[in-house]
Amino acid sequence: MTHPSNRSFGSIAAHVSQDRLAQRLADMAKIGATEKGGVNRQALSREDGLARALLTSWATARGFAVSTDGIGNLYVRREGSDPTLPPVMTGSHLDSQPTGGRYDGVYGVLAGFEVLEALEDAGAVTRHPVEVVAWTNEEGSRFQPYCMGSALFAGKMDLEMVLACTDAKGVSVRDALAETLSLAPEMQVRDFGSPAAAYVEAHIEQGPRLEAEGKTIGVVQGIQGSRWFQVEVTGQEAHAGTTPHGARKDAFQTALKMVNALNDLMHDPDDIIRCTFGRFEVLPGSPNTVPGKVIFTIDFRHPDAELVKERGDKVAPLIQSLAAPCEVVVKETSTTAPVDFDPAVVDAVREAAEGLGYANRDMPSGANHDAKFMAPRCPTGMIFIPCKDGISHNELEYASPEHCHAGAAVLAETLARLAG
Ligand code: HGY
Ligand code: MN
Ligand code: MN
Repeated sequence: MTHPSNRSFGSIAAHVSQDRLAQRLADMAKIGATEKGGVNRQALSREDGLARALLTSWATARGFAVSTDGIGNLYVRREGSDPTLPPVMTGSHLDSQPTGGRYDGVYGVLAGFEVLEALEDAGAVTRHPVEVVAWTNEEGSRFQPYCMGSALFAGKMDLEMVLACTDAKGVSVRDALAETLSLAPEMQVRDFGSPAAAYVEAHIEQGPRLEAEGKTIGVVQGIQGSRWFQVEVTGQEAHAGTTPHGARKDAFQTALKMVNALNDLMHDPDDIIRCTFGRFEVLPGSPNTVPGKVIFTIDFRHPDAELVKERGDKVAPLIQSLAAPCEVVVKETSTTAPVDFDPAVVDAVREAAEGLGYANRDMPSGANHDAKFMAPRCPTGMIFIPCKDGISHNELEYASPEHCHAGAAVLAETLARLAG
């Protein structure tokens, strides 16, 4: 990592354009646009492919190099003066929740792209190359686990395992990926695990703190731990009118007992534990058939590694103990420990915010990000900007052009400093 060069502070941020960034966000939001003003651009969908193709066209128009890898991560590279040096990286994700917003993920990709354009417009020469990445499947909504792109880059997942994952309709990552890649021009394919000098990700806070405190920039310290489970309860379909309750193997009633017991297990008077049952499918879903199968998910999070381990380890045994008279399969689909970001990068973000005169505060991230997988690989940090009412994973998600600009300006100064 390179120390502050002799360039005058703020010289790159001066070339960050609020209007150009706002326009690119608006153009990207057209892809997968929903009625309520959000986006449905799920991982490796046609919309995801079109978004990657649009970014690729913008990158080639500016003379940046584009490349991909075995899971479809999209890398946009601006060369440095010393090509032997590893790139300083930034980026986030283009995929969204089914009822997602116009900023989650895509803001970090386009803020990073705006920095490349600002460097280009400033005629700046950085020693390290600078790269923006659009990571594949950060959300983990259509395909679990989440962060497949950054995890494979970081050597934390097996490619064959990932390619075999299927969505709720049985479509594999392998097949969906082939379709997605076909929507963008052919490009050079790189191996996973190429070295990185540093990684800084810009993202909306997805919470209310910055807005409530009137702060513009979040200097992110780290990300809490998280464990995801998928539970499949199998009972026996039966006639709702004739089957006595004593003879039923009702998958819904069994799943209900499990959820009530999990709520007790995860009860936290301090309201720090997060436990969410986001998907709950009752099959066959007919009013007069006793449910024979229930599939539900658990998203459990906490900032303390010990508690994540101790409490998370109780989930499967508790569910198994309540299975009778049904059968149950519990699959842990993802386990990620809390991460702390690199103090030097955290300081660089804070100094850039201070230098540009933005009110800022140190804070943790409750949400997962690709930065979680980059943190063990290279000095990593994140920059948050406020989002309206703290709303995210919701079509009403909103960040103002001024805040989007501020985050990109801080990102520009931080990356310019790290890239020398
Ligand atoms: O779930 C998360 O924390 C991220 O926003 N996908
Ligand atoms: Mn995100
Ligand atoms: Mn998200």
